[in-house]
Amino acid sequence: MSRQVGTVFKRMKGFYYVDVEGTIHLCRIKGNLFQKNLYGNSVAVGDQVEIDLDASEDAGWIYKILPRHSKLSRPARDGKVEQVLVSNIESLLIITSVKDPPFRSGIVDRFLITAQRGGLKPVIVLNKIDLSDQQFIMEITAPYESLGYSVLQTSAAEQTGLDELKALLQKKTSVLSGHSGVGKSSLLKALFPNWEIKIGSVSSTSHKGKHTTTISEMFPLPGGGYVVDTPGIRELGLYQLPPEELDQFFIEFETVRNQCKYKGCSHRHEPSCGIQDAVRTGHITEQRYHSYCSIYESLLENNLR
Ligand SMILES: Nc1nc2c(ncn2[C@@H]2O[C@H](COP(=O)(O)OP(=O)(O)OP(=O)(O)O)[C@@H](O)[C@H]2O)c(=O)[nH]1
Ligand SMILES: [Mg+2]
Ligand SMILES: [Zn+2]
Repeated sequence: MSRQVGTVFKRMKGFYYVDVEGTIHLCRIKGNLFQKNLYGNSVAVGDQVEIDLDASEDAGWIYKILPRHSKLSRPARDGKVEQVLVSNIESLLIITSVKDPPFRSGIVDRFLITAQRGGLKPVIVLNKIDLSDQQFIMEITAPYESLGYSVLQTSAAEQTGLDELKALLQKKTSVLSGHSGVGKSSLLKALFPNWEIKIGSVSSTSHKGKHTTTISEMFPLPGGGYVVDTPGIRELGLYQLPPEELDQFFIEFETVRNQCKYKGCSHRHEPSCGIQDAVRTGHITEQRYHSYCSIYESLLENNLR
């Protein structure tokens, strides 16, 4: 047996594909190392792992995960454990579409929080701009740009914004995440036509994607770096975030957060609240404030369970 360190780039049917300096080993998890994490992915794509190789050297066992320096994660099905979707990435590309499926700011706000908590640099990508006019696109992008977030407009169908997207990916490790059908796989396929990537369709009645990509997979980029395509997510919970800490993750709250009269103000119905005042004067948008309140409510519900 020989021991080696490699990177998990795919997980399928209980097997983890581990890359050790260009050689691929099919590995399983040793014993009951991760027994407590029943619903979470104990080993995630992007993880650096120590493996034991069989005599054949094709297959092996994962017996240790090296410390992660960043992660994209959410609560697992039972809400009690963390499910790490992808680890050790620098950049999170939050893929959205103007239409089919419709743009939802709520999920973007949840991704921005998740990025900050996981140590990832977020970039918002607005895809399918061929399906709308500039006025509508501006209404979506302007609020985020004015907060200092990078927003990239793309169309995989008309090959718009692809050079900028390629430049963003270069020499870094990035993950594309978002609802099903927004065009994550289409964008990668448009950039790298010879990659083996399946593209789905969007239901003409529900305007939702059909969950075409079913596993996360990491691809090496031609000029160095990696990119991970992921399955579309239905919702993005925030793992163990106490509601009273939520206001720290809305950057525009920063300057007015200390102007509330009451200590521990939830900024929802208390009088003399700096945040609610800032909404009234237009310094905080109704959209973001609404998002804050709705996430706050969902965090309260989580805590009651
Ligand atoms: N009009 C238009 N359609 C697009 C664009 N990008 C993707 N699509 C279409 O959107 C549908 C879904 O694309 P996918 O790339 O499979 O979406 P995905 O985000 O990978 O979806 P999942 O794998 O299910 O999470 C396909 O029919 C694509 O042809 C675009 O820029 N414009
Ligand atoms: Mg896909
Ligand atoms: Zn307040």
